[in-house]
Amino acid sequence: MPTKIKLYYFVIILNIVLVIILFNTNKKILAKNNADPTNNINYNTEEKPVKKFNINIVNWGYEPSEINVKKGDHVILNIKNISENDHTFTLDKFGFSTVLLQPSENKTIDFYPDQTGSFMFYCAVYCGDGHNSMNGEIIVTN
Ligand SMILES: [Cu+2]
Repeated sequence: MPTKIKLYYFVIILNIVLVIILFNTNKKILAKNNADPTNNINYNTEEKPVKKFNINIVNWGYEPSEINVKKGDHVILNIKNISENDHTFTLDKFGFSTVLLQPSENKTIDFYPDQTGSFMFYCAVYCGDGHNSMNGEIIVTN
């Protein structure tokens, strides 16, 4: 192969390699710029302590009926209805209200309490003689 043609191929291959390197570098810079805000959000979310509770709904009450958390915690409630009646888990705070659970049904809710105090949760559907005693409280402290 004549030297000129060899040189021609060498320059073409060199250009292809350079284009690939530049393209990948650019992609990494773009990825870094795009990822920064998301990474910060994820980092902050992971910073918040997760408090998980399993709550059983029985006739007629919640077990446990008192939940203690700190303001800003990531609170996860696994609620299971182990009774033979329909009940709700109703909390008029923190962005959700009523979760209806049929017998044997379980649902998970999560929230970030943003204020301190004692917040009552209760059953919002008439479920029998003990309906009025169906309540508990979430106590949020600093
Ligand atoms: Cu009820």
